[in-house]
Parts: sequence; structure tokens; C-alpha cells
Amino acid sequence: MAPIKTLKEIPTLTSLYKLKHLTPAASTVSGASCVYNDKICVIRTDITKLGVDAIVNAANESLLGGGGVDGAIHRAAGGGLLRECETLDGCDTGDAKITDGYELPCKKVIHTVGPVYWRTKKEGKHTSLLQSCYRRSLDLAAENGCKSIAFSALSTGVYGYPSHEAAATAIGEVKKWLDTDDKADKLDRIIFCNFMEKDEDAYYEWLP
Ligand code: AR6
Repeated sequence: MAPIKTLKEIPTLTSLYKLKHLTPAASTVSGASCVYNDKICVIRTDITKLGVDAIVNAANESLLGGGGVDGAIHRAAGGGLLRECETLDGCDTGDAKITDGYELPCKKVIHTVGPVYWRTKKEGKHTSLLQSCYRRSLDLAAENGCKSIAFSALSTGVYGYPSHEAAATAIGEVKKWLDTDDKADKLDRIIFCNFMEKDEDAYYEWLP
């Protein structure tokens, strides 16, 4: 069984630059700063092994479990998680709800419902819904005293969102939240936790 990873073992962008796993871009996005490089992390691992304050589940509107990362989280958390989810009355796409972590090494699970790509793209809503998932999850983490949060690559599995486009939206929205939200100081670490190489590659491309 894979060991639990604590914050010390989750590399920040600063350490990834030092290790030369990330190469600075020729032209950087406006407002890129070393504060963000110390706050933002990227790792490829099983999110259920992260000993952080909150992990973000890619759930469906029922919040009653499913496949993919949702299934892995429910299996690792045990039945207590499902029992709490049953009291939440589901969740709209683009919104998020928070529960305890039960048998997981994290304290809280934030369940958000990402957009189904092809369906929401037809209505032109895919980007705003995915942005909303990231923003609502960050809000809930900060409001619930979490200092570290790890996101799974929302919507990039069964819901079909292309990895490259999803990573750009995720990074852009997290940066906007850090730039503009008055709760931004409450979060010390924001972790993008990928499982598949294609998703990690997309983050490595956009993050610099
Ligand atoms: N740790 C981290 N990431 C994971 C793990 C894991 N253990 N397992 C899978 N991923 P998906 P969606 C990645 O399909 O597209 C469920 O049935 C995976 O590689 O889990 O938002 C829900 O109940 C992918 O990059 O979520 C919904 O019905 C990412 O997690 C539906 O799937 C998301 O893939 C949601 O679809």
C-alpha cells in the first residue's frame, strides 16, 4: 500500500524549478510571483494518500459515490462518508459541499460536481462551470479553517474534459482567486493532484 504523503513530501513549484522538473517560461503570465511558487504544488499520486487538510472529489450531482476518484475516495473513507453525503441533498454542477474525511488521512473532503464536457460545451457553459468548481472549493476550504487543499483533475475522466483545456482553466481560476479573494491568505498550499500522465503533462505545460 502506498504510504501517506504529508505536506513536506508534496513539491511546491519553487522546488520543482530547483530540481529542473519545471522550466521557467520565456514569457511569464502577469503577476506570477515567488509567493505563488511557494503556495502552488503539483504531484501525480493517489489523492486518497494525501495527508492534507482538504481533498477535492470529482463527484456527481447525487453525491452518493461513483467510479474514478469518487469511488476511490469513498472506498478509502469508509461508510461514514456515504452516510454524511446522504444528508447533503446532492449538489448542483459547479457547486461544492464539504464533509469530514473519516478514514482518509485528510481532515475534510470537498465534493464538487464538474461539468460533463460535451453537454455543457454545447451551451457554452463548460468553462464557467469548471471555474465555479475551483472557486467554490477554495471558498469552502478557507471558510472551514483548511490551510491546504488538493484538487483532483476535475471533469477530465468520465466527464470528458480535455486535459489541456481543463488545466488552463484550473490554473487560471486558482490564480484569479488568489489575486482577488479576501480569504486568499488563509490557504498556505494549493495542490494539483493528477493521476494520469496526460493530466500532469498539461499542468507542467501551463504552470510556468
Ligand atoms: N487519485 C487522484 N486522481 C484520480 C484517482 C485517484 N485515486 N482516480 C482517478 N483520478 P473521474 P470526472 C483522476 O472520472 O471526469 C465518477 O463516477 C482521473 O485520472 O474520477 O469529474 C463520479 O461519480 C481523472 O483525471 O471524474 C461522476 O459520476 C480525474 O481523477 C464522474 O465520475 C477525474 O476523473 C465524474 O467524472
